[in-house]
Amino acid sequence: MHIAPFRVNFSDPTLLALDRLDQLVDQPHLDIVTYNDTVDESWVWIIITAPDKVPTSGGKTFFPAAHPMHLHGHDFALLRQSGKNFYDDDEIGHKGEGRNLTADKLNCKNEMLKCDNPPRRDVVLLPATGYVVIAFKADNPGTFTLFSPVLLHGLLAKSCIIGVWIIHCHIAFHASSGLAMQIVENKDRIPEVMKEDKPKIKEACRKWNAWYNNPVNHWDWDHPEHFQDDSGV
Ligand SMILES: [Cu+2]
Repeated sequence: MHIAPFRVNFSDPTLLALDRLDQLVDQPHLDIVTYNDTVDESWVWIIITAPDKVPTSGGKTFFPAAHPMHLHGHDFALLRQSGKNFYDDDEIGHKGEGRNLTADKLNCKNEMLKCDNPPRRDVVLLPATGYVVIAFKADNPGTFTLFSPVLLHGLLAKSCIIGVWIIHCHIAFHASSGLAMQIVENKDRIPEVMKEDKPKIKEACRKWNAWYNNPVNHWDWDHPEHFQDDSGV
């Protein structure tokens, strides 16, 4: 999703930065993709691909591995799960055309995509070197009720990333390595939805900042900068 580690800045959650997301576009550690969401509650399709070759740029080494990909905020429809490499798949992908993807094969007329009663999941295994095509209806700018099934992620997560949905590999160190991104949907509707909860969100973040800014609370006394030893996911 981006060749950089995934480090969450809990002191500046996306949910409280919605009006300055545009200013983040130039930051090298972030990839931000924006689609016009004026068609309310339209279906969003996401292709998640796994590399079949080992990129070496930047001195990083990857190895093929399957990834249990998990999306918050929605169940998604699983339209395709394949062990073929997306860019070598002439059924769905663009064999021989590299990454010059157009959407002409990504529609329900393509019988390789299961649009008729597709499996509904919140996790799907992305096969090593393969790909998945998932779809969700962009109808959830976020509520506490809908977020409650993932309380395992803790009160802080509940308070600070609600309404901004994370999609990530559920193997924690893969997420930490960068296999994670956030989805902001119905951005213009979020302020109204969270109007009542915003004071609570701000209060939770204020408490976090007060706690985090006190080095006594850091587990590694000699190296407090190492406090967050994973992504937080
Ligand atoms: Cu993984």
